[in-house]
Amino acid sequence: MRLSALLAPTLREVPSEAEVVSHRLMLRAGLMRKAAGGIYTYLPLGYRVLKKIMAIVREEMDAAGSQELMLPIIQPAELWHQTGRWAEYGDEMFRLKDRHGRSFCLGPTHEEIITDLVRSEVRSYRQLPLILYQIQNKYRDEIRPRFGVIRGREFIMKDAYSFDRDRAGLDVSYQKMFEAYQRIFRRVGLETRAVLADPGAIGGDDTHEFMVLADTGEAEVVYCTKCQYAANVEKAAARVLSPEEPGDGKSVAVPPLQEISTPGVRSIAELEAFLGLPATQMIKTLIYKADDRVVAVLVRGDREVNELKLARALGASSVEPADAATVEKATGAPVGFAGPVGLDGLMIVADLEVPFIQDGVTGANKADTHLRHVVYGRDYRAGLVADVRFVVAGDLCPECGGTLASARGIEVGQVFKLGTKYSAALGATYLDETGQERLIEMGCYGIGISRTMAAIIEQHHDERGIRWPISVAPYHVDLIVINPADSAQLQAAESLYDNLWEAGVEVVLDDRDERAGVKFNDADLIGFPFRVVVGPRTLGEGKVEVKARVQDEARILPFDEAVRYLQEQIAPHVGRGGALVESRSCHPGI
Ligand code: 9G3
Repeated sequence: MRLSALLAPTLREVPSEAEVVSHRLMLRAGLMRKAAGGIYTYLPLGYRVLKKIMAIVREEMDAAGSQELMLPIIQPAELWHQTGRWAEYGDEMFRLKDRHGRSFCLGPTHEEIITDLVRSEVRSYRQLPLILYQIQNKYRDEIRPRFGVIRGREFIMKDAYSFDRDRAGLDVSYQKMFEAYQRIFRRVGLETRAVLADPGAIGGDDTHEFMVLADTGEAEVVYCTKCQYAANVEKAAARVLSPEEPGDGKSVAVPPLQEISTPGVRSIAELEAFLGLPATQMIKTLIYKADDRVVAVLVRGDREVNELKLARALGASSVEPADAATVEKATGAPVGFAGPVGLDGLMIVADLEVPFIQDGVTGANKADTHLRHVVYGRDYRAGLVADVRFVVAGDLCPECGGTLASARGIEVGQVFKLGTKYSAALGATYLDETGQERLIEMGCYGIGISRTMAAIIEQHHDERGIRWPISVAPYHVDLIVINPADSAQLQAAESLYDNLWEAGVEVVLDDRDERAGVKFNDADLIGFPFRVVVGPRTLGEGKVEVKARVQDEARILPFDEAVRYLQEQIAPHVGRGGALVESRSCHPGI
């Protein structure tokens, strides 16, 4: 391919809306262009990268025993009615009607479609286990598409679905997909961590998210600095530091309850200043609506309520902070003076740390008034004591007690154990050995293909541009002719170009009528793993300059040595060889 012909419009500047480096570089390197909010065109170079990522995904998914098929993008509403999800996803779902007025959606995911297929085509235990997958556009009408393809409204996903006889079978399929994901991300040059996550609305129980740690990530990951424990902050737990057994009112010599006047002192910070006491000694009391119930939630003064954990602890489908009127009605006081003492008739949920607060401060359920010397067990009890707080960096690992750290992450993959949620809703069953009808156990597994491309750039770039891992680079080599008008240079470059392609090295020829500096800058910006220069300085000796994008110094080699060198550098990263070598850096030993 000649750069003079390639549609790869590089840019010096980018629109200010590009907030993250991958979005900026994908625009500047001529990989993609925006067609509409959250909707993109992948230009030739960008599409070559996507095809390489897809090829690696296919190789590993096929090697793991799953079968590729293609499901429809347009999905009939009926199936979503049967699973009850048509209403569950409101404006986020792209909906349309056909000429007969029948409702459809553009597929945001394919649990319904694939379960409907299996319901019709699988009858016997002999047909299980079965893992099916596709690589296909998905549609989700995000309120705020941002970060380029990282949060788009049309994006490319590999989604797989496993079908097993029972839970034990599902565990095997889940493990197979989990390991295939580890191989896929290593082969594309992405450093990922599998973190425990909350299944959320999709249902089921175990789920892991594959996270790329990056400051621009939208997700927050909590991980142990000592062991392998890692979890999405929504799910993360921490060890409770218990001074001793929870307060039972007898064992601690705490003075009796004391009302104190705290005019206008509403927040924890104001209370700390007013009383000169630490937030860790305060019992923050928040009134929540959980489905149709009003509950009081207690966390230590320096903590925040984790609403996903609260909902799970209460078995509620949704929780939200109560409005001021509800707070007044429930506590008899304006917002900012709520406390657990005397809150009769209201369900009280206390975080695991709260019973250990020995000599606490909390609202008195009276305007401008708080209580001191509050002791769990003596002065109040909770109906439910559960983990309902957000973990923060510095807390202790629930597994090993090590210190937890937090980082931002880009979620590039997610694996779920769905159980029978969809097979029950749609009647996908099989006859077992005894002829008994049983529900199929399902799992689902996604990889964001277009998001993976952006995540690779987030992890592989410098101030000059992208640094593609060889396995996914749009081309392996940028062959630059300093002066294409000089026939000796051009002929030498063209014969080297042919020899490289014959050796299995993918090369573009920069034959543009541009200054050398422009060519070098574009080579670095687009991020080809290797740059070869044919110019007057070395042509006389029959040599070329070869430089790796990730190295500073170049080497001068005779033509055929250059071909051999490049072939050796590239071969290990093409095909499954790149997958099976442990902890290979993206550019070994250059
Ligand atoms: C919808 C809309 C948005 C959605 C969903 C449904 C996310 C939805 C969860 C999943 C779970 C897995 C298979 C591949 C891996 C992820 N956003 N999810 O179900 F109707 Cl509008 O998609 N599905």
